[in-house]
Amino acid sequence: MSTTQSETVLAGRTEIANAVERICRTTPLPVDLHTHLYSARFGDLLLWGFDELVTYHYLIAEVCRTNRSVSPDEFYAMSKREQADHVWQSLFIDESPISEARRGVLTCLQAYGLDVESRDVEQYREFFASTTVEEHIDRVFELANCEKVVMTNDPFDDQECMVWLAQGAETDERFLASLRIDPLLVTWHDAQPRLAEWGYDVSVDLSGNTLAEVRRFLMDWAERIDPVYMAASLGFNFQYPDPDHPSTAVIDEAIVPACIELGIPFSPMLGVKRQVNPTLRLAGDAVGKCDIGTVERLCQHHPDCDFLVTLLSRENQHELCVAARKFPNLLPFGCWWFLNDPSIIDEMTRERVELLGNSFVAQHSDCRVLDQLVYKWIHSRESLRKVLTDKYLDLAATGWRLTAEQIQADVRGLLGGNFLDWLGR
Ligand code: FIX
Ligand code: ZN
Repeated sequence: MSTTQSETVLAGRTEIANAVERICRTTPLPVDLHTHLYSARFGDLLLWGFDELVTYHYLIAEVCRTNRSVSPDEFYAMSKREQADHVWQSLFIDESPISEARRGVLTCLQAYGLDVESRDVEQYREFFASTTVEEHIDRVFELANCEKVVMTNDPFDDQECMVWLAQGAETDERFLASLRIDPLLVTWHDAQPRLAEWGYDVSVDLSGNTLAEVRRFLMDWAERIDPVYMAASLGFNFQYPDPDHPSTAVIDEAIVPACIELGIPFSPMLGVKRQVNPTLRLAGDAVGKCDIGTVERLCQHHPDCDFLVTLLSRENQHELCVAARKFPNLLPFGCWWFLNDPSIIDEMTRERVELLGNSFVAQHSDCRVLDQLVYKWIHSRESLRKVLTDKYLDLAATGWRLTAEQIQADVRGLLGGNFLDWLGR
């Protein structure tokens, strides 16, 4: 793309660094590709406020190891407020809150203009008590400079399902839907009776019309919620194809054909080691290195389907970049869960830029609490700034002329615009 008279040519290291900082910090976030947030109409499925922030499952794992005087069972027996007070005392007052999840809470409070130095929990609670969820959604999206988030929508969740059936499609344009279908691939034996109960002619042995009916189930839900992708969180040991498991036929005969017909990607999220410590409940999952061959074979067997992939293990990240170089229908995204830490985000983003240029999406938040949209993106924008400053200075050293407009376009893409362009939206 040649420079034109109207563009701002950047000359010198300082001007480049300042432009990258301004652009990374101020470019609107086109879409946060993976969250567990919900629009206001989903009621208490949308978590927000001080007590929810402080009892995020990342912090539950931390408090259970930091303060062993309270067992996980004793912790979960507490009220939400008691849990929050216990976490605050153990992880913020009794020791410096230097972990990423703890720092995030304080970044949030600071962004709201609250007095972090006061450590006045009641003041923080009063702030949230003084607002409504609708006002707070507006406030959070503005502070995060975020245009849209993708929800994780689960047709097997009874409470969420009732909202969709009663109220139809989402009306708050800031909230895009995704169709989350783990049970079809991970617990088919439990999913099959529920699909049968909903009127789909499915058998546990996949006989008869089963696979066509699973595809019909997916199409029915796609019509209901208009998802931008279908997703499933899969174990670190998930295999494709797997002749001994129903998941392969469900992918080949139902999920992939439905995604192709709908023009949306399938998003396998691989690497979870479920419930290594069940006493921690939602906080009890760990990580395992997956077989990148599973991703390669999905992309190879289904060249007409797009795959939006995030892997949980740090050890899989370089392989994922190489796989993406081989398959144009593979779009890596985000620094998922245990990877969402500055040191690892830095490593992942550098290798992605070096191997893929712009053709990836740098981050997703995985927010479970609305307020996290503020801190997770403040932190991630800073990580992106550091990487891109180095990369654009390296580029400028070749004599290549840089413009602010080009960097702006690059950053919007890395913040999620690349997905929307890839999707054709
Ligand atoms: O499967 C997922 O969507 C994971 O992100 C969650 O299960 C996980 O608990 C999480 O929220 C990680 O950040
Ligand atoms: Zn998630």
